Parts: sequence; C-alpha cells; structure tokens
Amino acid sequence: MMSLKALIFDVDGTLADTERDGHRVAFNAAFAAVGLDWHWSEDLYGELLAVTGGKERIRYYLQHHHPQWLEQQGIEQTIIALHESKTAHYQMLVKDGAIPLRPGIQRLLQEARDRAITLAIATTTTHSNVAHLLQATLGAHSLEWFAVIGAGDVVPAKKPAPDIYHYVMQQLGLSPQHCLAIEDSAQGLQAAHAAGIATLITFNGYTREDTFDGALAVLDHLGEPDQPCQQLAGSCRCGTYVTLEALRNCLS
Ligand code: XBP
Ligand code: MG
Repeated sequence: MMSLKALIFDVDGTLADTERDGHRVAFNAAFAAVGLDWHWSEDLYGELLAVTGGKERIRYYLQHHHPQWLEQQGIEQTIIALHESKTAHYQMLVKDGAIPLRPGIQRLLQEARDRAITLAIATTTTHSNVAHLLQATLGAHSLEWFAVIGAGDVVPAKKPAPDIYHYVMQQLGLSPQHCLAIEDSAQGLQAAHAAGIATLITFNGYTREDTFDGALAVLDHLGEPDQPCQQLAGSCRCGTYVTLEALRNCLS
C-alpha cells in the first residue's frame, strides 16, 4: 500500500486562473511601457502557452513573430528587463485582488493541514509571484503552510522536464510513491509523470483540449459541496468534490 504523505501543487492555472487575466495582461503592460506594439491577445496567448516560463515565452514569441529581433545585440538583456517589468505588473494585479483561487483549493489545502499531510509547490513561475498570490488569497502567513516552494529558475529545465518535481521531492525527503501532484496542463502532467508522481488534473479554458493520458482523474475543478465538479476521465473516483480521503484511496 502506498500512503499519501504530500500534495504537490502547480500554481498557474491550478491554484488560480492566473494566465489569461494575470500573466498575459502583465506581459502586455510591460511591452506597452517601453513603447513596443506587441500585443498578446487571449488566442495568441493560448498558443504561446506551449512554452513554459515567461522569459522562454517571450523568446518563443520573437522566434515566430519578430525573428529579426533575435539578431539584435543585447536581446537577452532586453528579454530579462521586459520580464522583470512584467513580474512587477503581475504582482500589482495580484495584490489588487484581481485573481481569486479556483474552487476547492482553499478547502483542500485546509483539509490537508488538518490531517498533517505535507503541502508543497512545484511551479515554473518565480517564488516572488507565488508569494504574492498566496498572500493575496490565503493571508500573510500562508507561505508557511508549504514545506517546500520549488519555483522558477531554481532548476535549469522547466516543465515538461521533471526537474522541479525532483527538486521538491529531494527537499521533502520523500519518494514519488508518497506524493500526489495537482496540475492543469499537459506540460505539468508530463513533468510530474516523468518524476514518477501520480497526478490529478483540473483543466481550465486554455488546457481543456490538452492530452491527459494516465492522469488519476481529469476534472474541471476540485469542486465544493455547493459547486460540483465534473470528471471527464481517469479511474480515480472523486465524487462531486475532491476530498483528501478520495485522494488517499486513489493512491493506495
Ligand atoms: C506556468 C508558466 C509560467 C507563467 C509565467 O507555470 O508557464 O511561465 O505563465 O510565469 P506553472 P513567469 O503552471 O508551472 O506554474 O513569467 O514568472 O515565468
Ligand atoms: Mg500550470
């Protein structure tokens, strides 16, 4: 029997719908602030999400839409500066309360804390973005709820590489059999699976059509007693809202 010891959460798209109304808006604000006429529409951003990591995403956008920019001297510094500005804009949006948690997140986090299940985060975004989101939604001390926050450039290869999950498990001192990941995208699922971790998916508007083969369950969200979730695939029976008990049963 495998026993559940830790839940490892992705952030963007999983804890909150940060991409469309947060990161995308912040990228556009950073471009506009230096007079660039680049604009990432909701549809274009969906394509750019093929690449994880904000700096990597800007580079990918240039490759496909303005390749001549990549020839310029100092382009790497430009990308870094744009990304820093984007991060500042993103954090202002989050602080303003523009981005709520998805259904069931707060409830499941609380249930895990009550039952002494370890909580951790494995994300592609920066530690500081995670801190802003947690503080704005769950309060000033919520960072302390998480035993490990694996974020951003702490590993060189971002999802779908498994590196961030390996890092988190190493810090936790746990093997994959005792962990369960919660993700929203195919890249996230690939990363967790490549690290040997069973994964539950809560998809969103951008990831609905992704391939989620092998996921424990594929749900529209974690659900609440008064807001039932819908399960589209997976053999783990989650009912109308995901409880720790259901997750424990899925792993055993
Ligand atoms: C989501 C991402 C991130 C964000 C932007 O990662 O791919 O790149 O879109 O964040 P995850 P940064 O779902 O793993 O959290 O600009 O800070 O990279
Ligand atoms: Mg995600």
